Amino acid sequence: MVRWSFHLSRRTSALVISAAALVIGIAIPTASFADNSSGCDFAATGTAQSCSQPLTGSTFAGGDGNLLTSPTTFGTTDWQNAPGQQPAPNAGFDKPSGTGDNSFGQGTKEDNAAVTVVSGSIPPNKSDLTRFYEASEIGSNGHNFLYLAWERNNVLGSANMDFEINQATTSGLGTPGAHTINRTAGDLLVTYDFTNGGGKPTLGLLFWVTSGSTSQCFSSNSLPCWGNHETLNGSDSIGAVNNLDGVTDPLFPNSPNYINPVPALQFGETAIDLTAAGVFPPGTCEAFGSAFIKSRASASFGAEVKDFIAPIPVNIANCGSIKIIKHTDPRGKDQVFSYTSNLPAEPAGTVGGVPQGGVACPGNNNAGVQANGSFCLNDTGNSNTDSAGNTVYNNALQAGTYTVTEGADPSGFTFESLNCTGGTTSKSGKTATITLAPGDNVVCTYVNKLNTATLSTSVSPGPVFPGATVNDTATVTGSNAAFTPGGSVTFFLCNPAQVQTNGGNCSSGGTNIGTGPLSGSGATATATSPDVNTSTSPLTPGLYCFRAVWPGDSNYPGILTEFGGATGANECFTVQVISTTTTTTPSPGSGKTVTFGIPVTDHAIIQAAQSGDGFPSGTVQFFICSPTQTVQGACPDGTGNSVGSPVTTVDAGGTPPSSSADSAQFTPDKTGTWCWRAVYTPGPPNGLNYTGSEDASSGECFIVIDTTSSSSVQDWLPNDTATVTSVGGAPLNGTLSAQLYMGDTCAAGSEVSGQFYSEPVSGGTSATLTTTNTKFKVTQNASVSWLVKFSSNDSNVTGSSHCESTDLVINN
Ligand SMILES: [Ca+2]
Ligand SMILES: [Ca+2]
Repeated sequence: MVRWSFHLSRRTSALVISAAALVIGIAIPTASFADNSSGCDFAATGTAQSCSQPLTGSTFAGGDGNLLTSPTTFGTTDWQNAPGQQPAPNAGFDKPSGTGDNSFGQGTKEDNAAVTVVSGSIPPNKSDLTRFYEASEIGSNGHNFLYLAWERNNVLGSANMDFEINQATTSGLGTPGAHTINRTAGDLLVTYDFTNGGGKPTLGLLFWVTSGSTSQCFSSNSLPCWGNHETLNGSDSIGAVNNLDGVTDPLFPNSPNYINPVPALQFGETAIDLTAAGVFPPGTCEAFGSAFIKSRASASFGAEVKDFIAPIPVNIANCGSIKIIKHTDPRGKDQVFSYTSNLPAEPAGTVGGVPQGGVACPGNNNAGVQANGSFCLNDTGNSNTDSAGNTVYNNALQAGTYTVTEGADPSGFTFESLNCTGGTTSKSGKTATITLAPGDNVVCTYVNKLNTATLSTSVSPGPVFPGATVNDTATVTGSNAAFTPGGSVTFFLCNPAQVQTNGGNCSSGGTNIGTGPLSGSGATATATSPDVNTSTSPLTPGLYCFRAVWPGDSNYPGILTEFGGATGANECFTVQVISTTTTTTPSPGSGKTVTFGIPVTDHAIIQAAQSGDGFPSGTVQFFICSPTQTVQGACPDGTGNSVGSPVTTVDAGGTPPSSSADSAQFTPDKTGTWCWRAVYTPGPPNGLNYTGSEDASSGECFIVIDTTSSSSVQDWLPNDTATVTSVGGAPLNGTLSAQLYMGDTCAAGSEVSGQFYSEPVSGGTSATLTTTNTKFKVTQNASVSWLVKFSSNDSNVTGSSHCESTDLVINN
């Protein structure tokens, strides 16, 4: 932006110039002094701009001595839009200049792996580093390009820098103390030497040598050493230092050591074709993961190194990696999935330090990628992480095109997704096509969903009467429309007691009532249970619940059980009690009369409102209300006297069924209106089906009446009057008596007890005796007789006796 403002001011009016200059002056006071408008800030000799075009296969302006993209005269990319994985470039920032800066101890040479880091100011004759930048890419020609830049805060006419690029990392190197730089054979050292006015930077490349002849060493005479030195030339490298002017640094303005613009001679850059330089021998894979920069005291390789900026992670590689991962959904299912690919075979053991992945395919002895590219994976046991079993990984793959295809879905699984990250990939169905470039790290993850199904059921909750057919419908809904759930659902029915035990459902127990076959289409199938509560096998009233069990099938493995749904009780129905009515009729007939003294009975009919399981069994207790007990012409509930014991009902047939009972006899003892009352109480064997009922209506009343007739009963009290008279007129002295006899002969032995009368006679010539019977009645036809006797006390006067009989005929 600053650069464009500058150009604008040069090409437009004075008015604009002053306005633009004012704006620039406020924002970045020195910006207008940075960057040549030509895009070149470097002169090999004098002040003649002599910048380099990008290397073949690269667009990076590593030879123009600045960081800005525009103008693109010397390359369409520069540090401002550095290539590689963003954010790019990688950057290292030194500790602030001064006493806190870190550097290598006195006498440290490049060949020393064991170093001592000290703290302190950098001597003015050595570069005091501030920043370095690193980027890399694969060029259009497939070559591996490396881009490096350094910045310093002192202006020395010359620059002597070394970029060390390691395969392994060295942690903590930036802190004071003893360290050993973790170097691996083949590590790189890029030397960067520049003398102002002396031409372009001199670039060298050395490799870390650990074996072989010491003649490989560049400076040292012992291994290990930096050796096999080669001087980079204009065909495999370019480089420039901003020796013409200050240049704009647009990178990391908020990070340490931000100097902008970077004054002349404080910025240097290079672009190197590592492939052309022979860093990556054909057919081998190398990867560099760490880089740092050092300042050397002089152009001599053996000179001591002083200031440095601690290592930063980088990624420079000629090979790529491909990792194929298997996930099941949900994770961790034990299932082998097979793959075909053109990945190279993995050797037994480990690949590049990574354990050989995958699992042995059926029929194979070894896991991993086989010679024909096939392999198998199993996600078993994994939850959030991956395992050797679900992963094949090859981190040393040459650039090229690789394809991986997952095989047919194993039973119970459906291919769900394939996703790849890193590199350039495309996918078609189960096939991943990976165009692998050096440095690509491609991860492709296959996800196969475990087919799942859900089971739901529905039943009308009722209530229903005993004998009203009920069944359960189970619906199995799968996750894959290609697979219709099959097989049969088994149904269980819990009776009211079991339902209670289970807390209101049929979660366990119950009776297996049979199966229903699933049928349907798509992912949905339904099954209907056998009927229950049929007319031939009615259920007694109460709460019943179903349970449905589906064992799964090959597409949907796993047993499904449903017994309540979300509510826990939606699988239940109620069989309700049947109501009854009791109607009674007194034996004389309702409202009819019966003569006083005639016993009566009551006849009760118990009628069920619905057909159920059998007739309304149980007992009927009869009551009767006397005329004084009836209330408004009936025998209301709670009144009257019980008549006999409860009477067991008998089946009276009919549809709906009925039963009957007859009371014991009862003889009213009053005239008037009497009323029966009958109370039905359900009892075995069918009583659970029925409600009790009572008849206490006026319809079971009757009237007791009586009639009158005239009649007489006569009786007779036998009495007699006896007289004794002296014939000659002599005074009589003695006793006169009368005795009643049954029969007309005054036969001895037939005397009637209590009917003897006597009186004394003294003096007169005559005496009379009258009986006074008031007790002995003759009520039937009979003959009685009185014996009258005078017993004289005078021997000169005779006694006498007389038997008088009476025959009675009594007609009442
Ligand atoms: Ca540049
Ligand atoms: Ca330092």
